[in-house]
Amino acid sequence: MKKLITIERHFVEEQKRNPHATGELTDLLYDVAFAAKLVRREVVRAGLVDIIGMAGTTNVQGEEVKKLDLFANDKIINAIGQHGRFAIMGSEENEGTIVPPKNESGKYVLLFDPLDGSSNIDVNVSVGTIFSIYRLTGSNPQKADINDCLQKGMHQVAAGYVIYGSSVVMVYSSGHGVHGFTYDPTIGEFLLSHENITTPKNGKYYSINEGSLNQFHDHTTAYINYLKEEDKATGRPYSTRYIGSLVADFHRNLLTGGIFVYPATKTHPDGKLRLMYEANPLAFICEQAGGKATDGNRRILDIDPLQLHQRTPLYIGSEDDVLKAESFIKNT
Ligand code: AHM
Ligand code: MG
Repeated sequence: MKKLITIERHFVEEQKRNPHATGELTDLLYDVAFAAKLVRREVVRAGLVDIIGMAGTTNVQGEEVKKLDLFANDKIINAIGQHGRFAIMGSEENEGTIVPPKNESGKYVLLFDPLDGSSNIDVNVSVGTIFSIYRLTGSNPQKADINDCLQKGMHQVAAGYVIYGSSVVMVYSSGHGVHGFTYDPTIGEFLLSHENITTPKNGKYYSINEGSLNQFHDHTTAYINYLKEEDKATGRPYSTRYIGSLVADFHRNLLTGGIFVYPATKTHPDGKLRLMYEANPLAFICEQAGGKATDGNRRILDIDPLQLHQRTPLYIGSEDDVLKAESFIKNT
């Protein structure tokens, strides 16, 4: 039987491997894993909404029932913010930055999307939490501001996501490979299930919302048509897989190989997805696993952010597939 390694044990072992580690990052990641457990507890009860009350109503305990994404947002801010390890935070659900309940000794910045794909919850489709951790640019937590949040993705010290699916899995990287943990509800622990994830150099799946075809630029349409052609040598045609829940689409392609594309369109020149909350953390994971992430021209992690909620086109996944997609942008 395989040895059971809890997420806590794994973080401690990782810390021992780095002689300069102070243990702070271990604590931060553990806080994130703990917050994920709180969110999971609610997500798995989502189907009971008719029984326990719709968002905006009052439940049997006399508490107001919140939409799950707002609930997840509050839980993460409170669970993570109370330890004082983060000086400043940013969430896809909040317009501006968030000063955590305690931040006097915080040295880090947390950016997160509390429940991505939350429109899928009502139909029991997987959703996810995405997170990104940076060091504070200065040394005084009281002076932390939006500029601490607007760092290039390449400066992330750790990033990851939690997928609430057929099982709950947390995937993270602190720059030393990508590791995945599956939640065992019987013991309340995340257990190491995917050690050192590497993504295939090319895949067999492509994920894009083809319903927007009329809005696509010619190069996007040409690339999709290329993927549909028959050619045994290059493994075409590729199969379409699109859940419409980024974490779920990304996670599948990370493990099986393939490409996820949310392109610039004629009506949305910056695409839909957010640089700071979605593209950067997934790009960090993807590169750590040997894949590639670009906006079609530039490496995602090199983009200098100007706004917290900035959007970016996203091409992410197996290296050869992303390079091929880019060649269509250059040559069409
Ligand atoms: P959200 O942050 O409002 O949940 O939107 C992000 C989601 C992603 O999970 C998913 O990849 C994308 O929106 C799907 O968009 P579309 O319905 O346009 O294909
Ligand atoms: Mg989102």
